[in-house]
Amino acid sequence: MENTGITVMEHLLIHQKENPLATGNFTRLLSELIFSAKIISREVKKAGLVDILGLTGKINVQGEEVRKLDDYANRILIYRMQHCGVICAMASEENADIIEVPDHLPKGEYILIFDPLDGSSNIDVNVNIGTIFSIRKKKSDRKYVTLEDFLQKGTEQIAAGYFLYGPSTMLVYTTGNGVDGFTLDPSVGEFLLSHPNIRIPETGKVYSVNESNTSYWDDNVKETVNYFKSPENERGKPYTSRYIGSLVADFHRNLIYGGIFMYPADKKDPAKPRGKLRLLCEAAPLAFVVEQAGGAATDGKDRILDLKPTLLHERVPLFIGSKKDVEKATEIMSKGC
Ligand code: AHM
Ligand code: MG
Repeated sequence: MENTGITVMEHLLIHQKENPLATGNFTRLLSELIFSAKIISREVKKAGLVDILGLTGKINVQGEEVRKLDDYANRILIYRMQHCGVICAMASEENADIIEVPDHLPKGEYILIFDPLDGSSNIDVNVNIGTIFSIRKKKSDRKYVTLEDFLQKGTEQIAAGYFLYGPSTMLVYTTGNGVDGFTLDPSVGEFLLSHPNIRIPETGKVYSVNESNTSYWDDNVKETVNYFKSPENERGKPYTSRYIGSLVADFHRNLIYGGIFMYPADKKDPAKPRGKLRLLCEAAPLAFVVEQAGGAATDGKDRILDLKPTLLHERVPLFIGSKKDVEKATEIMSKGC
């Protein structure tokens, strides 16, 4: 018989059996998340065909315009995950506050944090976008979740990963035991294991940064970026520049080929002195993935996974990718401290 590959559900169940204490609740959570992503993927794929492109006219908590697909993905995730019975609360990049599971629905101990559609400025031009997720457990034994339950270090994550809506739809995730990638076979509607045990090359050939921000950078940021462009770097030739503007897509390329993604702090907006990307729903989940694949992630000084958030929507500078490249960037960045 033809080898049709292992499905993500088979993969999950095999790992569930390896843990005698497993209740099946995590598998339930992930299975609902996967179903939600399939619905989002379906809508993304027909985005050019229906009146779903463009802006909703609303402004989100980050002060950004909300695109229709952003809003759709957010609503699907909130609705479906609220009904899955194993989570108690969520936080979304698009919502100012914690989203609790209403009392009339069954609840569990898990907390889900997500960016429903990362890279949304690319939606209208048919460029890869994605959903980033982080799964944690409620810390307190109080009946209701509090902000403290969300403000955990990245090291407390139970699982994290992303769905990438590109030429094919992929799921890449970790539960702290390596990183696996699955590709959606649209003919059967299943994610199949396509990239087992992903390892990021120790050094890459690519640097990804929005260089239009150069004039707003401190000197140590300029020096860091110049290192990767210089023929006198340790590689002996300049790295290639690649910048999509979708974190999840830039991250995924560098995860497979090796390289470094940087979104340093800049002085463009004095109200956002800590960079653009969000610690809880972007940096921490991708840091968990990259470390599990053998890479690294820092804020230019400290390990992302060790940062303790103080706000739900805290922003953080991000240097993430191949271990040696991130170490080099962190070394140069730290000189100015
Ligand atoms: P989003 O989650 O609202 O899409 O914003 C985050 C995105 C990242 O995907 C991407 O890396 C970054 O913003 C691009 O920002 P810039 O346009 O400033 O380069
Ligand atoms: Mg995002």
